[in-house]
Amino acid sequence: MSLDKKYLKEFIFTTEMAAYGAFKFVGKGDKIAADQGAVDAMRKELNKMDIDGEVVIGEGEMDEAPMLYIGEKVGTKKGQKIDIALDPLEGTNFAAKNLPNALSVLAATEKGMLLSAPDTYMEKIAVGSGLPKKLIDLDYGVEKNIKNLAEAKNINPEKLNACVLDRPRHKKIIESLKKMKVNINFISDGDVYGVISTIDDKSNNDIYLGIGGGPEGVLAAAALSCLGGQMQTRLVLDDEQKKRANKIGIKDVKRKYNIDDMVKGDVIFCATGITNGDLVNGVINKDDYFETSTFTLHKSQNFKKRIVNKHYKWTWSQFQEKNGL
Ligand code: VTB
Repeated sequence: MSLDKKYLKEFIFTTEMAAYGAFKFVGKGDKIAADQGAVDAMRKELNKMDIDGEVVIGEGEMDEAPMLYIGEKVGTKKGQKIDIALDPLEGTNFAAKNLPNALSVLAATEKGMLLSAPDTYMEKIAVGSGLPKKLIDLDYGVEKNIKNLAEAKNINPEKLNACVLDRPRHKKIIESLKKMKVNINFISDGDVYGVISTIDDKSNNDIYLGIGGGPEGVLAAAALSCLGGQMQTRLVLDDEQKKRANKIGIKDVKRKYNIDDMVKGDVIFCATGITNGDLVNGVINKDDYFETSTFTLHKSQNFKKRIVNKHYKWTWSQFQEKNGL
């Protein structure tokens, strides 16, 4: 079974509306408001869809009572059973400060096909496609991973570009990369695209390394499962988080996940730009309409496209009235 083609358009619309919901708060210095704007719009659209949907990766756990929490049911219950991973506003700082790369992201699979990752940190390593299998491994350490990648690409490590979140916790990784003269492309936030960049034509990144959010890791894995590429992850959990992970069915807390362990079967992936970014442009807002750009994937359909849509703000009768027609 695969995901019905008709859902693609509707999921795209969902991230488009979420992007516009956040866009209204771009540059206002309020990341909570921007996030809420995206969440409200995404939730509204998801609930209109004829799906029997469940949020598997969402805005938080139920006891924190956010909207679009893990386990929240969405849709009219009339259609296919679908699991959804979402990040209505990936890069809250980007949106609040009007910096590039704020995205609204969603991935959908059939029921039971997505890893329900807790809202904790996750070690991640990813490379692009067309490389020997099992080239990278979190247990190899930076040196061996870089050496393997350089050999596979038949270039010197100093020709490689690594993407790393700029965080003090990455001191060791950064030192090792510097020692090997690898070029480092630091990002301040937004590691969903950080991972995807290893396989994106518009980026020079050869490898992504470091610790970021678990939910963001599964979202990126969903995209890579459509695009090719390799990724490995491992949850980073303290004792309390281990208990929570156990509760949501994760028995082996030290397990290394490859893409197929995180995302199985058919996938729809949509990422709409809020601010202009490397993956897609941000929302363009005009008096009568706004324009959105969405990076879209549907695995079973071999579908990969950047889709630009115009959304008119007026109904035809409002338009007639406004223009005295
Ligand atoms: C990343 C990144 C997010 O959080 O997962 C990162 O993708 C990890 O958390 O955009 P810290 O900020 O605590 O390091 C974000 O930067 C923000 O949610």
